[in-house]
Amino acid sequence: MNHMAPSKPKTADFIERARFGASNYKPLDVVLTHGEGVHVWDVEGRRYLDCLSAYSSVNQGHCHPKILGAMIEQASRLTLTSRAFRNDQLALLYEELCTLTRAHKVLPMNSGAEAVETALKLARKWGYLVKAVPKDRAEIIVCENNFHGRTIAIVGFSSDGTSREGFGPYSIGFKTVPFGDEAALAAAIGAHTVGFLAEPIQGEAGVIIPPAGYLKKARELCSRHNVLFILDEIQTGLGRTGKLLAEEHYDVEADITVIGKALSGGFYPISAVLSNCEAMDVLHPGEHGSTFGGNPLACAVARMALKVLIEEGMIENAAIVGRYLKDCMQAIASPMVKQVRGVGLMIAVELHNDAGGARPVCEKLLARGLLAKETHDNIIRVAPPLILTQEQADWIATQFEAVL
Ligand code: IF1
Repeated sequence: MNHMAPSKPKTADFIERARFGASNYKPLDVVLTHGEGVHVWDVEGRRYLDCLSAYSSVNQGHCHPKILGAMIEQASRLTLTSRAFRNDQLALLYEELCTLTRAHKVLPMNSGAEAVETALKLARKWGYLVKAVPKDRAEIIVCENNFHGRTIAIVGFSSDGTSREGFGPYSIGFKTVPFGDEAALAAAIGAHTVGFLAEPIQGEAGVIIPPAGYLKKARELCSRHNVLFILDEIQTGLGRTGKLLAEEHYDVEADITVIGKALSGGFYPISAVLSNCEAMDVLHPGEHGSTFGGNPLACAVARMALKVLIEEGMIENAAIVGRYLKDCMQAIASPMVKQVRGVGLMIAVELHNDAGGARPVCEKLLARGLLAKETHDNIIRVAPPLILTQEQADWIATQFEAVL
């Protein structure tokens, strides 16, 4: 007689064993084990369409075969050298990133928050060395409702209580202005202002699109007052909005641009600071670094992640299918929906305050095979991989229509 295979641990077992982990997240009760393209599968064998894409990291789709190939090939050859020596991948990544983005110089880091910290350090140092701001007086202007990561300095200038409270004392030298308000920015700029940091479209805040002309005006103000214009494109960059960088929608060019997330297609933590020469050249040997930053494995993965993003037309697809999906979502007639907004495949569905909250909607979507995550109490983000087809967009809209 055949033996029954011992039953594999299932969802409840995994959740139960998560008691050994820190409680800094409240994930939906789905345990994922496999991914391919826009889909992921849970330990019960159920398939889902992923509308979060690991917070816009998996723009190229889950387990893209070419990125996987590059990763395996590089991992079997050389993974880490430290920056004490050179490796044969880093310079190629520099060159390819600069050609793509028209940046002059690149500084590789690992996480998004680290890259933002790096940009802040660059701005301060540039302020002292180039703008001649008196010692320790440099000021950086940031936006209300920003999200730039979780380090002590970054949460210190967050306006989100949950991210910020309890982690003081906070770093000084930051000033907050409302996002989208050019007059407030103009008023905040002073003699010691070295940088203005913003997300082109605010992500965590709920896909907040700036008023027409705002970023162009901000760019002008920064140029006029000799202030570095720093854009955090960690979430908006690398095709998410239907352009390589979201700044292209607004016809501006930042002095410093920070990218991360999809730079590896979700395979590996890698981020980068892209800059013009004047700002980047203030850093000299020993003044900044990272053990893993610029390692050959990260670079090989990033090079292929960029290559497939471009060569497989993912950015154009995000623009076309993104517009189509937004139209479909906007056509949903539901009294629960306050607004559907978005650019490319960075879309948000905002519910009315009395609609019962976004979390129950996400749970119902989960039961229908669609993974989405709420942000704040009443906003659902829709950010699938950029390889989404029109048929899959139709399917997403159908699920939302059924639930809403
Ligand atoms: C978490 C949100 C997304 C970012 C921008 C820097 C970073 C992020 C514009 C830091 C990170 C993440 C991190 C994740 C939740 C998440 C997020 F919900 F908070 F808004 F993506 F939508 N700049 N965003 O969006 O990059 O250090 O994490 O690599 O729970 O912290 P990181």
